[in-house]
Amino acid sequence: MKLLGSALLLVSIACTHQLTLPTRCGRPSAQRATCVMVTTSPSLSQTLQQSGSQRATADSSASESEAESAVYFVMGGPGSGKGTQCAKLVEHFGFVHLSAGDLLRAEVRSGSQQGHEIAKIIEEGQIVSSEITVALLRNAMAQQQGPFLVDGFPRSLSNLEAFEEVFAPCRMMLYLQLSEEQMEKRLLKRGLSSGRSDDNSVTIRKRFHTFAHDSMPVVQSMESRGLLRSIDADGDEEQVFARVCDALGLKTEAS
Ligand code: UP5
Ligand code: MG
Repeated sequence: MKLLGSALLLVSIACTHQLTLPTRCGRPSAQRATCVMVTTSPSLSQTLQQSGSQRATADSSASESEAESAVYFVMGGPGSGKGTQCAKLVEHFGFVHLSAGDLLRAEVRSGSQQGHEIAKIIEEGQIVSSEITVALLRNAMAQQQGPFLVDGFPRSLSNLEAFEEVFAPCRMMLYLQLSEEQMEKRLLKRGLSSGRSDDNSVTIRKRFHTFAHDSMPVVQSMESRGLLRSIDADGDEEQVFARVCDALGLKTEAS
């Protein structure tokens, strides 16, 4: 099967919360965290393969449970390609993709009072309160088995703090780096058909400002902690995906 044959996932995790990576990313790998640190260390690979083989034993239930709860954060400016690259990771490796923006838009569509508030915030390119977004993420994660790709979050230091209070210290963020000029081009093109209330030039400017002002400090914080995996998101989708896989220590059948 494609998912079983396609991936070699080299991952280490170190949070105390019991969260993990699963078998369907190719060779199984035991995890323990809300977030993961990816590495290309061969010795770690061996360790993970060993832990994978242990899944057939009586001790396997704990590592399987951990695998199903692992979380990877995917960050980048508006239109940098987070959703596109997450979809490719899902296709090749079987992750569960959770876009914080999609969850918020679903809440808007529900017509709830909270949804009305969220709609206004999104149209202004601002950030929804951490409590709301973390609650939506928790609910979504409770209904599915991971490993999870959480896209577009944490978007502020407050988001990061709220997440780490609920789960555990973050261990890794994948960051897609792209110029505002390129991001704007992509967003305006998508805006021709997306129907998204924020895909217009006025809101795009506001989103860029919010990203630079509120989200970049999170990226910098991850970098200062040594937890950032940054890639150049310019180029076509396949070129970028190859860089994503490299950064995550993943191999597809083609590579
Ligand atoms: N595209 C993608 N890759 C391409 C490539 N390599 N070459 C050429 N084109 C490429 O891609 C954007 C467009 O570019 C698409 O048309 C795609 O085909 C093309 P996409 O993959 O959708 O990029 P992405 O980074 O996901 O862009 P998105 O617009 O979703 O990013 P945002 O971060 O702005 O949006 P998000 O949905 O995460 O958030 C929206 C709003 O919700 C935020 O502004 C905020 O108000 C709110 N929000 C919160 O308040 N809190 C949160 O935690 C999350 C969101
Ligand atoms: Mg997106």
